[in-house]
Amino acid sequence: MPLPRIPRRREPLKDTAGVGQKRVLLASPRGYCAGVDRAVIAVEKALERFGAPVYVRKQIVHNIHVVTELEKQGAIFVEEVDEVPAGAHVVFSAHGVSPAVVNAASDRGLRAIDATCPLVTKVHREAVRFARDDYEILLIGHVGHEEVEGTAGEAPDHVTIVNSPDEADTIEVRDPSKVVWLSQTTLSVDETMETVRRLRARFPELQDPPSDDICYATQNRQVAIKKVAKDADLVIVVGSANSSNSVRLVEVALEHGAKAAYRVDYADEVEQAWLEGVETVGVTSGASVPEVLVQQVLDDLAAAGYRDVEEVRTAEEDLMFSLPKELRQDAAGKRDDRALGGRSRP
Ligand code: 0CG
Ligand code: SF4
Repeated sequence: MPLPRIPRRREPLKDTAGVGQKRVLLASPRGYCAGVDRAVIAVEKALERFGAPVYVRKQIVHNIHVVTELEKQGAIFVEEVDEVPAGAHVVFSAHGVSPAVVNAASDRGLRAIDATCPLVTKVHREAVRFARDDYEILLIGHVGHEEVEGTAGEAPDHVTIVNSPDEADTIEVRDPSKVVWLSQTTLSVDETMETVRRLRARFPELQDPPSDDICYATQNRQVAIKKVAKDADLVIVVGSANSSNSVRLVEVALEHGAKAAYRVDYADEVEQAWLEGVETVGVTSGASVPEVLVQQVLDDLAAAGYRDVEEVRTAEEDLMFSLPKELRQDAAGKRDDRALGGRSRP
């Protein structure tokens, strides 16, 4: 999709005199993960295939720029499926939906395209399986986040949400010998492990998930920013306020040595005052952030004298997901197995 230059809202950043060796440490991996790439392309493909408008339940990914650009192409974002005209196409966002939402869409005769990330679907399956075996599921995650609502909705009678490490100290369970913890995919790894430690102190028989629920992209971006943060006077995270994984990057940076860390949606939110006395700026972005937005931050930093950019790479990513099954056939009925994801697109 075309991602034009964002109009400026403030004066260009100035080169502050008196600061020594100015440089940028650019975290890698950063930006688009495989699930986001797939979800965004699914909306674009649906528009191409079925024509505008295509409805999308909730933000397809938690990034204001992505949503705005897709709106320009004819996507209409709604909160619930009852806002979608009967018979229309509706895309479910990358964060997943509960069975109740799937049923509501089908009852309205909507043609659903499921862009749920396969790594979220994996957690849904775990929830279904443990509920079937009559476990109580302690779902570590943020109350109100769409992904948590979707996963909890798979087994509402078996799921208790643990919203913070402190809640682990007070939560009550029916049978401490039959409890398992699962989690949202985009949490802080360290904070989640602290929550698990506190849960296990109270429920020693607590079972672990069969595999990591916090996804590879969330983990990799946190490892990279930790390495950058220890040498950074300032860390800038590009990402939206409702993007869990982006907000976690600010927290992780501060916990790992960054003297200051801020989140911005757009380059023009970077304030001149943040650069006062700053030699090293760390830069990263959340899993829902197009690379063009990072490049604009780098351009502005260069104008302020931070021209020396060093990439700090802690992992290679090459995971790709195929399109949602509803989009895998092209208009002529031929199978379209285009593999997607894992790379930040311009
Ligand atoms: O990090 P969360 O789960 O809030 O989502 P975002 O859309 O920012 O990125 C990953 C996905 C989907
Ligand atoms: Fe999937 Fe992880 Fe990306 Fe979420 S952040 S869409 S779980 S790969």
